[in-house]
Amino acid sequence: MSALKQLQQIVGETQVLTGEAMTPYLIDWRGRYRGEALAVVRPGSTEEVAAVVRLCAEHKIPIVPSGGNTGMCGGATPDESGRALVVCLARLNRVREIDTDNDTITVEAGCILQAVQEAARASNRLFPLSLAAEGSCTIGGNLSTNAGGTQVLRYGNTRELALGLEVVTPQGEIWHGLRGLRKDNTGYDLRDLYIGSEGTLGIITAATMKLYPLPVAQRIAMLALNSLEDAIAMLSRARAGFGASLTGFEVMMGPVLKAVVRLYPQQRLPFEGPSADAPWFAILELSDSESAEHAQARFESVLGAAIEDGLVVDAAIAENIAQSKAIWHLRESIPLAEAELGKSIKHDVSIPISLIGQFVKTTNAALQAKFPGIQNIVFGHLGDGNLHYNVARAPNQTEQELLATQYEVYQLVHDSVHAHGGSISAEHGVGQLKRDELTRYKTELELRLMKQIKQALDPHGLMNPGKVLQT
Ligand code: FAD
Ligand code: 2HG
Ligand code: ZN
Repeated sequence: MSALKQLQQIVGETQVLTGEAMTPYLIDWRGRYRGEALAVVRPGSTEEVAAVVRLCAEHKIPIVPSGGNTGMCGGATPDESGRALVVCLARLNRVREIDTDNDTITVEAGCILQAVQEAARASNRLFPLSLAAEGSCTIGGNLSTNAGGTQVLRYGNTRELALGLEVVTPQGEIWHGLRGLRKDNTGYDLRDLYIGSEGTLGIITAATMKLYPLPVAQRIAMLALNSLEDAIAMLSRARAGFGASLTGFEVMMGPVLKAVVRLYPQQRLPFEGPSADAPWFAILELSDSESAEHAQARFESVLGAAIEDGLVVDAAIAENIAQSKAIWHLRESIPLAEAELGKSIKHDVSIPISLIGQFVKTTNAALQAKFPGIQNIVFGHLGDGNLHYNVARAPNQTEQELLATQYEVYQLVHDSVHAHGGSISAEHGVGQLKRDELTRYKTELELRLMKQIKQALDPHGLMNPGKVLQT
């Protein structure tokens, strides 16, 4: 019997897609990568995933796991050989358990992030992972890329929110590691090995994640600033003034927000006059566990002093939930606006916060010297030292001309990141986008250890080949 027929027997005929039906799984959301596949299979349970993987192991069929296909690095897109099977986890979408005494939620890998947040909220708890793709990305994809988002400075990235995993190994065995323990020092941490491995070591089928108390009150403001250095100084003040109540500190270039409101006229900047033309903006979020009055008093004292000292040019404080949402919506619209404006070259980098100002200045100057007129699109999670240092075409350049320079641009920016002690992937992972760049910055020892881990867990190299590491 053919492998396709056997797949149909495992998951049911309608859950094996071929031909045109595969198209959405063969191209990444930015349209940067396109591949081919033997088929797309949509198992409905962990046991079905395991049976599919055992079949693949038997026939030496490569596997590409796929969640919501919102990843930034082409990790869920198969190569052009047409040999791989795309295994989509979307049907594994049940919330298995909420344990409010243990403050944990156990969910299947295909659960949409927003559904996990909503399930937590329905139990009067917070699941704090938050990013603009939350309406379509899956928790399995978040774990596999160790996604960050806008609350990392308070709650950590996905790795720090995960307590236990259920994983199907490349041999098709099921590792039942769904432990809700905050302490477990029983040898090598398999959980942390799978998190951030981008589907190259196994398929995550479920996870036990941490929950937190819902904040009693929140205050959110957009700040107009004269410089990135002022944003960094403001971040220090906010940290000192709010401590663990500081749950968000985002930064963005003025022209980037201007582009958002130009493109989406239903959105508006919360400033008028000269403040609307500020070169930089920041979003500040305070989550208080006492009361709205307490939150307001703390917010006013820190912000008031910053305005008085000239560190902040202007502050638009949200008066209600709708205004808070509108401020966050402006920020979250940046990636989609950027995509609508044309193809850009993305760098998701982290730098020690103290060196970010210098990094941006020297990298901007070096880029302009080599590619005159090239445009910066800089924004990101300043509270985590994570910038999206993206680059768009110069006015006299076509998109193709920009993309023709992309490897030179990557190298210039990434060399600068490296020289500033940073990382060339802060939160999006490696996928196929940064696979070759990785070899320029990891030491020989680091690469060798990574390859040995891959070899030990996936000796036939069937799990997401060509991603993260060269195969
Ligand atoms: P996919 O794109 O389907 O897959 C991503 C990788 O994980 C692939 O390598 C895939 O093979 C693997 N994978 C998927 N599911 C599994 C599984 N169950 N087991 C094993 N491997 C698996 N990221 C951030 O970190 N911070 C942000 O703020 C952020 N904002 C974003 C905003 C927008 C508008 C968009 C489109 C993306 C954003 N991202 C952000 C990118 C981010 O990586 C993804 O949104 C998300 O984490 C990926 O989830 P997904 O389900 O779409 O995974
Ligand atoms: C964000 O922070 C995402 O909005 C996407 O990580 C970043 O589009 C990007 O470069
Ligand atoms: Zn981001």
